[in-house]
Amino acid sequence: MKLLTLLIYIASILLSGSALAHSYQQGDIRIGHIWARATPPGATAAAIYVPLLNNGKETDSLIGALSELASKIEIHQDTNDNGIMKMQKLDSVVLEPNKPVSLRPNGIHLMVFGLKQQLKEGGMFPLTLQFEKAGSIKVEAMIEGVGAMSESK
Ligand SMILES: [Cu+2]
Repeated sequence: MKLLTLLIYIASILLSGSALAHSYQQGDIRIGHIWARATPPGATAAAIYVPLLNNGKETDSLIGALSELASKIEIHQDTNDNGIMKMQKLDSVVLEPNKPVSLRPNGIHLMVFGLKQQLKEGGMFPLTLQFEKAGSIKVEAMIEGVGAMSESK
């Protein structure tokens, strides 16, 4: 039992190490572990989640995203309208200096439409994030399990 606990502990450290290594920095924008859930065969839509931080002194904004593997990507926000979950399209996500913003399940996400290939657990999904000031940043979203609720830690 103790050995098992130790093994799980070691595995969690190794996993967190790889998640921490998966980040991007360009200009003042830091992009943390960006991820998506695996999709069932034939699905054409998916959501992508990403922690964002603006290290600069001026406000920047995430204004869009695109990928060669999708027909379009929109910025969406989940809203609870009297118990009915709806998705609303946003034009941008404002990134104030030193104020982390996390695109996560049940909040703001990148909505992928016209997915050209299935997202398989363990794989990567390449996309470009577009910022008002920092410009375009190429990243790869890590594909996690179908039921994943947060970045692997
Ligand atoms: Cu959506």
